[in-house]
Amino acid sequence: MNPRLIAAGGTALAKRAFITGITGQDGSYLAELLLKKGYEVHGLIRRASTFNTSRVDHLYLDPHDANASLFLHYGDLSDGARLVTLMAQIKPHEVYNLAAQSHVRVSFEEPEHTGDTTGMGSIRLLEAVRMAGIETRFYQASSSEMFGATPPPQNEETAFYPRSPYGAAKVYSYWVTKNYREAYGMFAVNGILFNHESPRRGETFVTRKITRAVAAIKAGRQDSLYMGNLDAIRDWGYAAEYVEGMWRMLQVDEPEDFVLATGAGYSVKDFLEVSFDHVGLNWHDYVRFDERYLRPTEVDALIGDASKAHAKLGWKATVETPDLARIMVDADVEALRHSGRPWIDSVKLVSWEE
Ligand code: NDP
Ligand code: GDR
Repeated sequence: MNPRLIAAGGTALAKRAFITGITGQDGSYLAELLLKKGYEVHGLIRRASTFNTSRVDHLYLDPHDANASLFLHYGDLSDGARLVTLMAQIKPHEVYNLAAQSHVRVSFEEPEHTGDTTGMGSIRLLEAVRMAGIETRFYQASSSEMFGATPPPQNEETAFYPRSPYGAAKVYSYWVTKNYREAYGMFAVNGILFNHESPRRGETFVTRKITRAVAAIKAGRQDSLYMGNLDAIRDWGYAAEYVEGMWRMLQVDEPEDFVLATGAGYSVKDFLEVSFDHVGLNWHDYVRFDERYLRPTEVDALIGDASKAHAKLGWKATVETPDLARIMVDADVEALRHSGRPWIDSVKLVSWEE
């Protein structure tokens, strides 16, 4: 599990990793982990009219700095030629494909874009690896959403029954990853990850939406919180622990697919209760229903069985959902305390979100 390689002259060379989705929640934790392990990390970022690197800014050094080991490259999963160029130039030892249109509700509004990014994006990257002719280990960010309507507990043997364009696109990516493993002998694996959250979670996913609202309500800056289906059950773990599992999947001898999960299910109501309780409030006083947060087809319950990861990778989630909720509330209370008016405005602006 040593990330350094020995070159012909005996010099230690850093292993190179390439991460798509480095600006997202998981990408930022994974970059942090790999840098700590001594990797040279390369990340794919999308060109935007505003800066979109806030989650990795704390890791970034000017490339002219001799200590720089994080390098960012413009590109997009919709641009296959660019991916080939990057693979050929960087020649990474490990590729982590974390980029995706990752919001399930949004995938009903942008199904074609979701298919193009979350589905086709994966085969573009796999093809780029193949066309560049490099030897690398490939991680695909597969999802418990692939199980969809199949009841829990779900593990590596559970049948897929996706319930959204997002889930269906992830099933496609799962199978092409497996196919490239079988067809070309590539070390390509699927990490089938159940929901994992953190203070860096995107603001429109249910956990972060709740914890941000709790902080704003407690501070007297928001009166109510509009939500959809409160009965959905999820297995919410802590993202910082899950990226360690991703890395371990690429360090074993044989490429295999693994589920990562805590093994415990909680409802959205449970998450509301713990989060509001933590600041001494009763969620019933603030939460309102808005049908636009419902999905045309819902995934009722996801609870993972990660015993294979425990047995073969020595990986186990240690942060349970109630503790995670409290970590996230504390972080949002703190963030609010340290920011001024612009943040208040952004709280108001979230009303359009999913
Ligand atoms: P985020 O939504 O936080 O991050 C998504 C990343 O993908 C961002 O860096 C985003 O860039 C990038 N991206 C989106 N579209 C493109 C594109 N066309 N080309 C290049 N980059 C793109 O997701 P998470 O970090 O939460 O999740 C990481 C991966 O794991 C995703 O694939 C997700 O579907 C999957 N997953 C997540 C789970 C979870 O609970 N978090 C569970 C199971 C799977 P930008 O910042 O510019 O928008
Ligand atoms: P999910 O996450 O769909 O599981 O996908 P999300 O947090 O969006 O929803 C979880 C559950 O909460 C219900 N819900 C609401 N959801 C949102 N976003 N907003 C609301 O107001 C709301 N009210 C109730 C939802 O209906 C759902 O049942 C996440 C993503 O990270 C995917 O990329 C990943 O693959 C899966 O987790 C595993």
